[in-house]
Amino acid sequence: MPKTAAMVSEEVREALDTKVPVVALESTIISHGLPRPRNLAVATELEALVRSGGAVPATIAVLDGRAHVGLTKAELERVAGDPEMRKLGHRDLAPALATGASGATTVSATAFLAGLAGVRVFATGGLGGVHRGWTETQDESADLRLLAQVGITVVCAGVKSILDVPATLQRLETLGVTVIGYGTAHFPGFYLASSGEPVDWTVDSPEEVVAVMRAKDALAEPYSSLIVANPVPVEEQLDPALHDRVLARALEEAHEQGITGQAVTPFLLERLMRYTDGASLEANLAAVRGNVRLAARIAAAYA
Ligand code: PSU
Ligand code: MN
Repeated sequence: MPKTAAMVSEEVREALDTKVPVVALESTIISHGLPRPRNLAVATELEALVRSGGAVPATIAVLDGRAHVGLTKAELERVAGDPEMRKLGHRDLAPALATGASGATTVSATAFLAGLAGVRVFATGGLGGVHRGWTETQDESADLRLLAQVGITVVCAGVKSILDVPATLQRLETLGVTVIGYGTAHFPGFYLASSGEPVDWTVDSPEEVVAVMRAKDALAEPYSSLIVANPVPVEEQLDPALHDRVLARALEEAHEQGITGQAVTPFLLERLMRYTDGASLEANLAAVRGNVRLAARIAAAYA
């Protein structure tokens, strides 16, 4: 990628050059999805999990108008600690670079930058998607379209359960994004092990995921992503009844307060945390940890 636009850290560059597995991590979950100061501990823990899986972490963010693929400890501290960090989707990258802005990257911006740098595997919590009430607001995350345009393997616990999951799955089908369940015939529900929606394909090991990646490569299909939908373990999921109750309340509040655009997702995640006394946060973290561990195994099997 052009040196003026992005900096790949020395460690990540060397890993890519010598075929050491690399796992990309997004930064919006750190800056906008998790409460401070716990977010820094989590960001550090996630990088350590990648390392213990034998891979190199590449957390991605924009700092002072430069896209970074792989952050130093000080840079990670800044992303976690600075409340002024913006939330940057793919379309925000150009103005951020042009104006010297700093921001955390969402799935769309992270997948794009990871793809440019040559990183093939990416782990996150839950993807963005089609919001409930889409017919009124037309709110669909840019994550979906971007995943149709870059060739990356994203390990996630499905899409956030605050969304319209069946509509999101329909959009992924239309966009040609491959979806496979990991050890499950159902699409995960982010905080919940299952969304109740079926998936068409199931795999049970990192090697099987890699076989699908190689088949995509062989089909010369690098510009559409593979979603590996990995459920949170049932023992660590949020109580489904509690989930449904607090989500209804949070959605109502978002509507009443006129929350729109980029603010919707962080608002709902924060309300859920509050109304579950932090239980949603623990389920979210359990899902992310599982995804990061699995991503490291997939990256290792692919490298
Ligand atoms: N997963 C989480 N927490 C988050 C997100 C994902 O566990 O905060 C972020 C991702 O960065 C995702 C974004 O791309 O939420 C979606 O935001 P929007 O709906 O505005 O596109
Ligand atoms: Mn949106």
